[in-house]
Amino acid sequence: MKNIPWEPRPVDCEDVVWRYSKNPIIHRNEIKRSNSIFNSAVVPFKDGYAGVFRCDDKRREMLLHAGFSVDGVKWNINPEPIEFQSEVEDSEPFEYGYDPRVCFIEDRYYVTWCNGYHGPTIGIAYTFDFETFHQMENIFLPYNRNGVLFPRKINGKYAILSRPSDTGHTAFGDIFYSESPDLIHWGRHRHVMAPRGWWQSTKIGAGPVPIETKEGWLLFYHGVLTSCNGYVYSFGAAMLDLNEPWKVKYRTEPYLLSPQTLYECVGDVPNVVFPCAALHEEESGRIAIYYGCADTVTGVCFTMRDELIDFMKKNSKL
Ligand code: BMA
Repeated sequence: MKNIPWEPRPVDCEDVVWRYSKNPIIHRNEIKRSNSIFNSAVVPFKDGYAGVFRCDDKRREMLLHAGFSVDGVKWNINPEPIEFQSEVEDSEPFEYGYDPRVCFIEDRYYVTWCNGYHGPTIGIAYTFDFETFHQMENIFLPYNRNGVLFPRKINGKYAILSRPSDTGHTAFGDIFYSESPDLIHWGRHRHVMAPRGWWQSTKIGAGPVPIETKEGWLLFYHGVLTSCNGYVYSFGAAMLDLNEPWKVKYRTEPYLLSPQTLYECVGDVPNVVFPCAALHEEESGRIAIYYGCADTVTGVCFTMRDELIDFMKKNSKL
């Protein structure tokens, strides 16, 4: 991957992750029917980028839209939501979809999202072209959120992280690992991480598709604390073992990004940064992280892989 969105760290900034100066890159009403566009996923596609976007409409219905971009910053989002072609026998009508992730595995793009099926669970569909999306069997029973696939098989099996939850705003939540021979039947569940103190004391959930590095799988994940004004969403990073990804090698004790700018603190749900996608340039080590801001708009922030790994080693608490 080359020429991902990028901006050097501002001279007066010493943080390991810094924001794009032109944030938010996607505004709330960029398409006619949307109330907000956030918690969305992008991937390299053809000569540019494609993505699946969480667009809550003016009824406040949560729907997924495909979109395309030449540079990863300026997006054309389809005005109409994705109509999934169901490959599920006896499937029930599509209820709602939110917080998508997109993962290229082998020959196609898989979208996982929080799918309404008698409560939230993890939906999955595949596409080759971001025009037609084939919906498969839900990955888990309700209730579950933040289903994030690994980009290749591990020990001969497909693998996913997820966060079992409830029907409400879930005041708890650990990250688990599960595997599958066929992306339909999932099992051999393993515990990965529990919430742990301060910014990540209430619940945690996997963010973008993990990035494979020499040190392990680099996972950005969100962590939530409960303040007297409600939930506050920040994000940090963990390094998971390459062959046994339920084993955590490093985990940032401080957050990497917390809601601090106006567009992260003011919106439909104040004080939320929620990463769902990351682009990684292998050679330069640049990483661009896409994140939802205050459940309203979409922003991007940047980090350097090796510097981040170094930071993780020095600031880790398991
Ligand atoms: C979670 C999800 C996210 C959202 C967050 C904050 O439960 O619904 O989509 O960003 O809450 O409202």
